[in-house]
Amino acid sequence: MQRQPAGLLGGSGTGAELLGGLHYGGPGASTPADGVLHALSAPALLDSGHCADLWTTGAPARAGQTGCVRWRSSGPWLFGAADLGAADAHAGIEALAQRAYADLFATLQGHGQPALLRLWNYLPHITGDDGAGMERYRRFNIGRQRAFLDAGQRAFEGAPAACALGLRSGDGLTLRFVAGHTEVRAIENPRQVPAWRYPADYGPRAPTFSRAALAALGDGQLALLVSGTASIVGHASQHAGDTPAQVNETLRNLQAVFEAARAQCSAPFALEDSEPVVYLRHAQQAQAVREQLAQALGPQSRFMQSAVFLAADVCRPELDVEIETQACATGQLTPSSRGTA
Ligand code: 3EB
Repeated sequence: MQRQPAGLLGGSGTGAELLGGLHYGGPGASTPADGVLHALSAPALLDSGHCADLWTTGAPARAGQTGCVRWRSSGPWLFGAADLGAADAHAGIEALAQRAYADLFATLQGHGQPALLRLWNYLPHITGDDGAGMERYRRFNIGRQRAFLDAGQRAFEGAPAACALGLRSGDGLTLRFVAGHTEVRAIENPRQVPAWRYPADYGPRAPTFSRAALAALGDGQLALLVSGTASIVGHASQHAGDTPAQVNETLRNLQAVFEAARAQCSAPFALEDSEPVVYLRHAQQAQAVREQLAQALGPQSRFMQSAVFLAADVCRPELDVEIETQACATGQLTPSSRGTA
């Protein structure tokens, strides 16, 4: 997996097959390789637009559609996308989530049940009311968890890494996922209650994700895919109204996830060497947040050199920032004490 300017696509000559990816292009950007790269309609802040996270493999890819999920598969890997729009939105976000995830799991079944590594969830008005007195994110969580349980997928311990953000455009649900026939290990953060164990104060059904996933990529490489991470300790939001303090708390959480991941493998994963996406509720804070991150992680770090800043709404109204990040390194998973894979 690599992040590179979208303009370089197709001209690299590496012989690698493009499986899929997310294109961060800002409004109006064209999608460079149709059907392969899926543009995210979140405004890119600062100079972070027009690049993409690419998932490439060595084997030829094949493409198809299962229900609302468009997918490409190559060797052990599967990348999928679902974009449910206005025509589907009348069903409500709970039904949308259930349908999109049911199609996602049907896609996995059609490919011999590869393990889910990472999911991206985007929905508009994430903290808005659903019209029946419940927050849309809570509704989304009901439909998502039900689809996991219906498909016999792990909705609690061992759930995939994920993020869930509110976009300011569109009216449906946007899903992206990566799965693979490989060993995937879920990582939790000792500073935080597992999200799948959040108490009912945050909704009748808990969110379905782990704090990170470690996955074997082959050739002795491991990927660390860190879920959206925010200023939450235990299960409680911290520093409402103080964005710089939220950034610092988020960095402490990210460091704790990296430490937990290093304990599960031999790869020397380091936060400052990872490639983040920084989601900000207030676009005008982008420059200040970038300076704060540069101060903490070094202006020349891979983290700062590759950082993508996007405008989006975190799923709790009091939180202003969420950071996800990913890294690749040489190493192996340590043998699992629980015998889970
Ligand atoms: C949190 O820690 C912040 O619902 O898939 C982060 C990552 C968050 C993923 C999701 C939500 C999700 O609860 C929000």
